[in-house]
Amino acid sequence: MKPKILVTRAIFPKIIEYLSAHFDVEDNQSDEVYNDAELMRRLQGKAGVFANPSHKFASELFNACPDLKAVCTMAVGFNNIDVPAATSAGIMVTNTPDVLNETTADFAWTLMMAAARRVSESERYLRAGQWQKSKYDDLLGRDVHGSTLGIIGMGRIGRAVARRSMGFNMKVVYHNRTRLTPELEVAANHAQYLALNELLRTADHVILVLPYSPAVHHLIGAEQLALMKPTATLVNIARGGIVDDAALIAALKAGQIATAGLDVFENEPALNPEFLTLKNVVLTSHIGSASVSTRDAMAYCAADNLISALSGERPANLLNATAFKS
Ligand code: 8YV
Repeated sequence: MKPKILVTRAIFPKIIEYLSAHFDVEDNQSDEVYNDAELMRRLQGKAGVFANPSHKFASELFNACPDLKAVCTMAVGFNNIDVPAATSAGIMVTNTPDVLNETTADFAWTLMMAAARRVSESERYLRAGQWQKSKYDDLLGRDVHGSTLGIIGMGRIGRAVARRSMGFNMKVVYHNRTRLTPELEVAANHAQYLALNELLRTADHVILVLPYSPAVHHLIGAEQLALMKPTATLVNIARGGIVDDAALIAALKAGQIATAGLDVFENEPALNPEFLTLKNVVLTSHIGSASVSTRDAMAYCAADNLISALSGERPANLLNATAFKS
């Protein structure tokens, strides 16, 4: 008898096929977004779940699903999962680190360049038929080359972002929970550690790449935005909630900073509608890791974690080692 698993959202059909070789799979290819009660109902009798950031996995759920042995999310971020509660319930939790580092770092640069050079504004202007002639001061933006890049969160993705600055002759400053080793700082284009407020005062372009936790909720609020240069760019490819979106909207409206490039939002996908009224912001729908090859790799990574976890092997990307029982 194959163990029973739930796949919470639609996924590549080949992944359903791959999992079906090992499990009795309940899939959701119609991509219904289950509410908490429906998720709990569908998890009854399941040994594992192929998850993603759209569902919360809390202690109440774990206590109501006694057969659950593994939650394997197709994401590097796992703030939607109460890992300590899972550990207490003897449930393994895995994520998909590394496979998405380069793709997500590319996208941080995509948003920074598009925001700084006002690409979205220019496209809207052109598509609206307003481009009748070119003027010397049309949509003047800010240079990226030769500027100072500030990275908040210098993990593997943050360091991949920093490496890309070598091609743009930039100075890199960073803030992190802990300072990097000298070797890692050198590899990150000789990145210089700064306190958060000093980084915000110094950087021309600030990129948020840190994981979300309650400790960093609204890390970037009105006070922090007021420290930034009026010519500055703020990019968020991390998680909604790290930025106080209402404060950012006010700062963008007041010209306290020049522009923002945002891939994540508080309460996404129901982002603050005032963002839609602003010209000086580039908005994308949480596609930081969304390349063909990377989402493919993430899906197989999550599936392999689940296969390992339910076959008695230690999963490669186990977040709670004490939950593993060999
Ligand atoms: C997507 C992400 O949410 O990896 C993460 O933490 O936020 C993004 O990669 C994820 O890939 C959706 O499954």
